[in-house]
Amino acid sequence: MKILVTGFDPFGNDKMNPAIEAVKRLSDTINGAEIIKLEIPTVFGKSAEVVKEALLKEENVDYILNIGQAGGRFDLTPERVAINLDDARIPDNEKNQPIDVPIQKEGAPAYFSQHPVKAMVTAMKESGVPASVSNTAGTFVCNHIMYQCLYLAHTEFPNVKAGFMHVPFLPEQVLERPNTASMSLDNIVKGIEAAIAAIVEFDGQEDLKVIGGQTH
Ligand code: PCA
Repeated sequence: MKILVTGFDPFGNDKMNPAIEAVKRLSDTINGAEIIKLEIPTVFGKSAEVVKEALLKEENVDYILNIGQAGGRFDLTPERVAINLDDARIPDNEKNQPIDVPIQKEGAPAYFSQHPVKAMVTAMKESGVPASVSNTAGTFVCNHIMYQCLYLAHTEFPNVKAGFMHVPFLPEQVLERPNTASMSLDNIVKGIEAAIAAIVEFDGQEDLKVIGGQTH
């Protein structure tokens, strides 16, 4: 099995992004699966082109897992759904700032993750790392790449299953951000590796039916 794991480069006022820092440190093999690591730009459109190129170059990718930073969250959060809309609160790394623009004119209004998000959360918690299912990836480049990868999986690459996970700030990023959650790089890496092991384990099976919803 081959899993393409992407991490975004730093954006906004941050000099680092825990997503790419963690992706660089992942083991090359997890639960028997080959891990392909890819840095992608925090740029609408271009990020998806880079992923598509990698899918064409790396034959037989089974899963794509995109990783992005969600500053302020305290745990690792596989995303359940991506919506067909860009609505940027800040410019991306090439100064694009789309407001209320559909990502794919012919695409579905939303796509659900194709990953076993409940099993991933369970595995991460069992490894000692806080995790929960998130029901919104926002409307910036992370939602964009999740939607674009799911669109590719539903159109040109039917053998690929796509999904996304947000990770918290690193401790170095919150030194001047009082009362803001962070997580060590070691724990982020441990959690992502546990989540990937669950993806491999649940390949071809239904996700776990365990409580993981939210009341609001
Ligand atoms: N996080 C941003 C984009 C890049 C990243 O790592 C987001 O959540 O949209």
